[in-house]
Amino acid sequence: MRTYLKTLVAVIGLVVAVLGLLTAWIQFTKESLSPVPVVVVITSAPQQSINQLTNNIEVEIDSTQGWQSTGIYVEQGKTLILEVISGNWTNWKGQVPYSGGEGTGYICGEQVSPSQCVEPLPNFASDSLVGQIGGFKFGVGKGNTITAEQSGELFLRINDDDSGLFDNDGKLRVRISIQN
Ligand SMILES: [Ca+2]
Repeated sequence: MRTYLKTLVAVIGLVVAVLGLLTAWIQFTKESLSPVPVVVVITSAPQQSINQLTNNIEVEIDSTQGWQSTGIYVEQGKTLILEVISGNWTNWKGQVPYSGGEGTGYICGEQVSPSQCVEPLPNFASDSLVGQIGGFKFGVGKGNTITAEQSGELFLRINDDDSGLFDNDGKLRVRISIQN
């Protein structure tokens, strides 16, 4: 009988110890797997901080590329001034004249339902300069002042579909500044 009790106590002790180890391991695993906010901040860290934007920043945007990062992170509510300072481009080399970002007039969304258009912004000229911050898209043209409706990195491109970039030509130099 005493041997039986000893064995029982030993078994219970073993079970408790195993459960304890298991709990500790689960806790450790949870901590290892849970996302650390700091890491998220680091991976999405802007290349240039908002404070550096009081000075003008110039970037070159290629008509043969899709959304191009400017390396500029913009906070929601900030007002941006974008201006094409040099260069020209076309969305169809040999067929459509070059423009300086304002486009040459064709706006898909005015011809057919915007949902049928392939341009990132159907209601802006198909060969114009357009921008995006987060999911917020806007027309720039030759120049524009906009207020960021979302926070995020500023991207720019020609308002041409990705599948139509191959016949484009030219680049624009764009000056960007932020009103404090
Ligand atoms: Ca094209």
